[in-house]
Amino acid sequence: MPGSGRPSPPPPRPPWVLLPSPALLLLLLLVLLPGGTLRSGLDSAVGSEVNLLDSRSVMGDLGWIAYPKNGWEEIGEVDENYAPIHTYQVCRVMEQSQNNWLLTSWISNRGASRIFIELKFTLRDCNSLPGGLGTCKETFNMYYFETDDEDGRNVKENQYIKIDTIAADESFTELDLGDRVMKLNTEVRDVGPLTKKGFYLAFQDVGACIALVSVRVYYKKCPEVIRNLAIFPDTITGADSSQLLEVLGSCVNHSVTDEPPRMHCSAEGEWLVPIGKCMCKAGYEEKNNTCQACQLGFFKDLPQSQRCTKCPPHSYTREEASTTCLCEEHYFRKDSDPPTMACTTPSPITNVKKGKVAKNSISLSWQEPDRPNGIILEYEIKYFEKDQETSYTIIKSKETKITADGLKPASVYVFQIRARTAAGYGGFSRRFEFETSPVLAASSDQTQIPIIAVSVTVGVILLAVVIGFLLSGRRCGYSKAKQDPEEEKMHFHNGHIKLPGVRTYIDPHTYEDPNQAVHEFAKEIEASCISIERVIGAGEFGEVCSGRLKIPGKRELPVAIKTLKVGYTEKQRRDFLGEASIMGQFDHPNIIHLEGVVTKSKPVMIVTEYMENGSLDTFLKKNDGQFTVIQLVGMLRGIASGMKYLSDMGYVHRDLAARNILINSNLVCKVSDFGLSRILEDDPEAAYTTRGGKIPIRWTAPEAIAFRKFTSASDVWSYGIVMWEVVSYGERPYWEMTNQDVIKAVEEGYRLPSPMDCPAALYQLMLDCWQKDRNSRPKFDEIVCILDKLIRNPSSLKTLVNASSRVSNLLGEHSPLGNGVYRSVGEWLEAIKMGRYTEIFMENGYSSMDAVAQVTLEDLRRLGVTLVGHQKKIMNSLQEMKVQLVNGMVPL
Ligand code: ACK
Repeated sequence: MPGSGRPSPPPPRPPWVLLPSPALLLLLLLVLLPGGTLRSGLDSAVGSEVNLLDSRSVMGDLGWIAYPKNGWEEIGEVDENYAPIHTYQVCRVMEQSQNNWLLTSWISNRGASRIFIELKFTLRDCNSLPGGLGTCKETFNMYYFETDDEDGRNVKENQYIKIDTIAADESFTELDLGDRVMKLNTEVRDVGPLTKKGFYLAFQDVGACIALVSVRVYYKKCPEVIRNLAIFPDTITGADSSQLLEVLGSCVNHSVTDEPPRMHCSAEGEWLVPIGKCMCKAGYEEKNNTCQACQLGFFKDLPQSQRCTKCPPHSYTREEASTTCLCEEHYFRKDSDPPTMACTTPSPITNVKKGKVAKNSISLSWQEPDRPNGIILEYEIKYFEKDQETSYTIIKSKETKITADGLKPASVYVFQIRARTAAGYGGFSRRFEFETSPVLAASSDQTQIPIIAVSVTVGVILLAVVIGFLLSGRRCGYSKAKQDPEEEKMHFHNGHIKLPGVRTYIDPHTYEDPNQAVHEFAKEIEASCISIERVIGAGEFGEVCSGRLKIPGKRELPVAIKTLKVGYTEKQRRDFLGEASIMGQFDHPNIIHLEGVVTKSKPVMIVTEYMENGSLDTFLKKNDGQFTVIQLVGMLRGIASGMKYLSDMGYVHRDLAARNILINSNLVCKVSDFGLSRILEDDPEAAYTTRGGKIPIRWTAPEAIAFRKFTSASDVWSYGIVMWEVVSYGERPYWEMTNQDVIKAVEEGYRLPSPMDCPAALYQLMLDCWQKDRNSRPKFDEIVCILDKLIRNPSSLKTLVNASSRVSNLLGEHSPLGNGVYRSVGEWLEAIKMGRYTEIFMENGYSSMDAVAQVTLEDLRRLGVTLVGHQKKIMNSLQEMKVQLVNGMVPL
């Protein structure tokens, strides 16, 4: 009970305080328990804090020890729920030499090596004490003692380690008591690193007037979270206040990763800096931090794909969690088709026409089916004499015509034709019946003549086949040729064997004197015949100019003139003129034409035909979206034709790219850039590989990058990339992905997605050019043939690549940016906290994700996004989307 020695008078008791108590405490209760609620009990997690002790939530005896007996005393108050309020007070301010200790019971640290102690207390202002100033203190001390068990409490005072002297931010006076204003102090101290299993705390009073209202001891942890589909477990923070603990996450069920994701747990119990992520494996998609199986009728082929996608037309799934959809009966999909492609069936051939009919042969022709499911590889023609179906003949042909010979005169034959694509054979056409001509009065001698003629012809054909085969070293690709004479014939008719007499390219290196090579292949032009008009660009060796060439007796021509800069070395001169030595060997409408060279005077020059529209990539970028599909295919046809010529000549280009194609005013494309050394010094796109070669990575076939296997087949790969550049109007292949990422993605089987609005037949051809197995890629003559067919039959270009597999569409509907799915520009901008620009984007026509995908930095500036940070945020986000799309696209 308060006595005369006690400085504070008892304040009025709140009605819910049932037991008598010292004055000091009662006032505390006013503020401490306004609603009568207490914190949760021991061991509960408060955010990222885990309590080891909370004196206010201990229901029974705290078990703390105070000595001497007249020092700290516990006030036995209870709250309105009769729960004890463990408060200790001491107030021996009038007496000299106070040393009052209060020891807690043993507190386990539960594995934490850094703990926090939160004290709530009130402290009396010494100035407000009448006569107490001499001895009164306004601080107390806090200590700890570490021990593995509970037997350490009786250790000597001097074995305790001081944590700190605790002073009050606010002390109270008599006046405060009168006003019932409580000045409760909260102080937090931390201790670490702890090395034992637990510890005691001790509070030493040296003559203050204190009420220790609560003591809470806790450690901090980063609580278990799921981030980027990885579970990061509860993690106790490190011993050091600035320590970041690296924690490995484990992928949630049905998710996978190449590299385990990591995150850092800060000393404050916050998760920071997530690195890496898990992806729902094929057949599963992300929903609320889990991976859920794709439903029936949906599939997901790759972990990188964001969502399960509806099965494309004519396909289905039998079970949930499908990674691909199965084709319905009689429908097919090529092995190289992406699983997003519809399954199709060839429409049968309907239009079979009879051509020349003789007594022993009938010629037939037909039209390609309207909607073949892929590129037609060949036709199979089955025929037999009417009513003799058990004995029939099969001819395979790549062309849409054949001649069936060896037939009986005046006999009716039945013909059926079917097409084969990579998906297999389509159905046979209906039966067509044609009759051979009758024999007119033939003598036995006369009947011998055709037999001899046929034998001679067959002999000549076979001889040509063998010679051609030996000379060309090329396989025709029909392995059954030897068993089936008809195939051999077809093989011959299809011209797959290079016949003797085709000119081949001669490497100028084989000339001892390079000057001799130049003059063998290039005409010397008098400098006076050339008038230079303007500089149009810069080449590796000097300026490129446009001008006019007037050779006496010939028409004046516009020309491009490449000059060799002054001060060149002998090697530079040789390399410079080397291009002319190569170019001069070619004569083809789709290869840049060499007019001649100037070597006898300076500057040394190479004069070529002038191409008004310059290089193809720049031209397409300038005229984005301006051409019809037929015009684009026409350009591609020209390039393929030029390349066929080069490959027939045995010349491997190695740097086929839209930047190395020139285009004239009639939109005729011509292959250019025939460097002699072929180390591509002049190509800014060429990068050094690990093997030291300089290679334009994005355009180059994997085998050429990996082991320098440059062949016409690797040129075909590059041609596929050129197709992609052309159809996307000069877009940079693989956008801003790094060369290393491109190599990795291509090695892993990913391919560029279809450009926007790309005819399916063209994209199919691109994918064929990007076959990993170089022997499976089409040859340039086949490419020319396919493009010719497309041009002849423009309706075949109407089918565009299935929208769901197009990059732009994916950007719009299934954008894998971050973890989000953005269905609108607004949603996307909001997600990257750039929502303020939504209106500007919409007003300026960037209202779809398709349109947004084309945004450049210049566009952003024009739109008024002037802050560099915002520009970066938007561009990075777009970039990330594009890269993820490449990663997520078209596995072969
Ligand atoms: O894109 P361009 O205008 O087309 O810029 C380059 C530049 O010279 C450096 O190579 C242009 N160029 C090169 N050869 C010719 C040519 N035969 N006709 C027209 N322009 C050419 C090329």
